[in-house]
Amino acid sequence: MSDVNEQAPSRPLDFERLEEGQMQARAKAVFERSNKRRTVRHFSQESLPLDVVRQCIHAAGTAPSGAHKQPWHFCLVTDPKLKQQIRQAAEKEEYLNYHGRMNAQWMSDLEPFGTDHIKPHLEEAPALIAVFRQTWQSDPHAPKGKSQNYYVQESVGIACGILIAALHECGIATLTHTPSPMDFLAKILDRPSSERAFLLLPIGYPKKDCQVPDIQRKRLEEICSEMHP
Ligand code: IYR
Repeated sequence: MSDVNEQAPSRPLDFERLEEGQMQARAKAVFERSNKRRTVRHFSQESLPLDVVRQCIHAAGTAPSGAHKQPWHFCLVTDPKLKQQIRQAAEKEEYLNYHGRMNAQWMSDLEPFGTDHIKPHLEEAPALIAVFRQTWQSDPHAPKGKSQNYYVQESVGIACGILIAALHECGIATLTHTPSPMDFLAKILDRPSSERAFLLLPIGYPKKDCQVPDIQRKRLEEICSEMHP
């Protein structure tokens, strides 16, 4: 009948086996590069080479996903009118968060970051990437014309990790912003009812003399335990 249940044809894996010395060098380099990434809250208004950003989004789309459903969509927004609408809607929700929806412990955990409901970066950053998760997809072969997606949160979370790492690798700073609730994004960006906003990522170059909180990352021993024979 349909080909949806058939096994996909296979082909040889393209895999580069590295020398151990090379592995060590890459491991050191990847940690050092990753450890330089900082969440940036103050962006220069300078525009970005969008072809670089598009490539990073393309890289994000290489993430593994449940049953290879690739349940993500990325909206790249540079239109100042849309950025303004997004800022206004996000600030409205964040005002409620900072004035009662977040509990006292949460508010005190956020204190070191100096965040509040005012979000100028949503307009100042030259671009926003709104990431959507697809709860289902239309598929003429599937019952009721809808195919299910699996492990959507995990899949889209991994894609966002790749996106942030790719942008960082290309010299673009990001702010992982999770205005909550963020249903306004699907409305403003005219996304279908199958999609829910997952993350809003202002991106750009840091503002000159940009400051970041002086925080420490956990040591390897704190985040990893090992079980060997
Ligand atoms: N969503 C709010 C609050 C906030 C929550 C976390 I968790 C942060 O790491 C930072 C902020 C906001 O974006 O302001």
